[in-house]
Amino acid sequence: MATSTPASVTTYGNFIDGQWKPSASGQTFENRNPANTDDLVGIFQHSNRADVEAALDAARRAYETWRLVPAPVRAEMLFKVAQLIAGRKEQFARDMTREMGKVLNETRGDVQEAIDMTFYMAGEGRRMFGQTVPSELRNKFAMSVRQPLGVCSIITPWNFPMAIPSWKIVPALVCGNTVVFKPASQTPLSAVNLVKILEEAGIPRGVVNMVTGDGDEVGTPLTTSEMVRVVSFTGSTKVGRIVNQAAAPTFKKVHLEMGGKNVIMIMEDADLELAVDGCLWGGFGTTGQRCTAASRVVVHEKVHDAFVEAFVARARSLVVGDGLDQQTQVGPSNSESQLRTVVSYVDIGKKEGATLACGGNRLSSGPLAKGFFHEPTIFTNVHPTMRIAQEEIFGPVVSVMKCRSLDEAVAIANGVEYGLSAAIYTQDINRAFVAMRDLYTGIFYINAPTIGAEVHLPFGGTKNTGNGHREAGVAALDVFSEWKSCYIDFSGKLQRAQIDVEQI
Ligand code: UN1
Repeated sequence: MATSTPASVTTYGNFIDGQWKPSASGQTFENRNPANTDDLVGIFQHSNRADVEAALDAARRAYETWRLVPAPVRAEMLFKVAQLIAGRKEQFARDMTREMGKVLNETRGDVQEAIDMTFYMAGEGRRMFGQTVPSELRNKFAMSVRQPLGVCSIITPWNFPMAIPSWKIVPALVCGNTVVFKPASQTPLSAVNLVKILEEAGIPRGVVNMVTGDGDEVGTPLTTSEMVRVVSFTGSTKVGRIVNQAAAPTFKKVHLEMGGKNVIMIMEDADLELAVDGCLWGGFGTTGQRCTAASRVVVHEKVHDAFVEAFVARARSLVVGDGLDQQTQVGPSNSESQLRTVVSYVDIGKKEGATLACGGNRLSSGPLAKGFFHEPTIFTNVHPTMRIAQEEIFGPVVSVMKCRSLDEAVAIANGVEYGLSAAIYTQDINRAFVAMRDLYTGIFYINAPTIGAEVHLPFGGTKNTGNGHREAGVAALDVFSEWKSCYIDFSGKLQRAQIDVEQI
């Protein structure tokens, strides 16, 4: 877009070895508000390999001293980070809504999630439990301790611009690693806000580095460099596969958090009003742009019509607009290409023969003319094999399917390539537990929607959603540390395990 840059617009640097500096490329990119593309949020560095190399080198050098700082001391700095973010929550939330669109209450939640994660992980600085076990030999002590791995590449998406970076950076730091952080190009301001706080809290130079730019120039060296020991990536399954392959030859530890096609199952005994509330929030909250979004609803045939009537009426009444307006309930799609994806899936759904029960159009009149807005959209009469019931859309589109039993609901629910989050609405505790056991997902809810994970439990998914790792909770420590088993023999003589077995 060839527009002139107003003098009031700030140009932000990369953060490398404790310094804010321009990219060696001499190039920059614009960050614009998806609710109004006339609004230029800031100018950011279009970085190249040389920047990434410099950042990795700084992280590698800083690791040698940071790993030796006692974990409780590292944690002290992180407690300070959490307090500093809390003090600036409102400003950070406003910046975030402006750069990525979701409504202010939700961006406040995003910042809060970063605060929660940072406090929680800072607490790990005084735990980080290992195991002590008895030895099979006399006068011998056995235990395991967590050790850091080294330099971590942190690659994050735009939908949770402060929460997700905190899920990765903070546990990496408390474990004693150093990081190079590549935020999504749609949300670099929230990344700058977070990194400035880390700087202000006194995290030593080189321990946290940030390089903005695109996947080819910045992402590729972050996944291939010999200097990197861990890659933690959240994004699409397609890019996750590329990351995994790129990191394989150097045997990096790779943590992947990818797509979802999450489901809410509604049984005939469900509290329907509660279920409608859940589907609205799960399906259209964050404009459907959560990995955990409830983009599928499977309803028992006995309550199907009543549910659809209420769900459609409520979806039609949702107020779409600029997330900074108090009355807005659904913000814009994050970008033009994201909106195009939504529009194309609406078209696919119609062609596949599903019934468009409400929505289905881009909104571009009046104040919405300069943004990427779309009506909340519901398809009914969806068959489980249709593309709109199988593929991640990442927009305000929900597919409703009918079932005749819990067994059928579970089969439909499990019948996708992803396995992040699932939910059931029922009053029957037996059925709730059966569903909880049989849904092959990483997250499960009873009488609540598929979104809303809390930071102190593991977050992640099965099948093509993940590669077996989890972030958040103590599980995050497993990504950013590895075990060392230590044996201390204080017998003063050679004792051979498995051979010098004591007979009684
Ligand atoms: C995501 O969509 O990638 O559970 C993260 C939730 C939020 C996090 C979502 N706490 O919906």
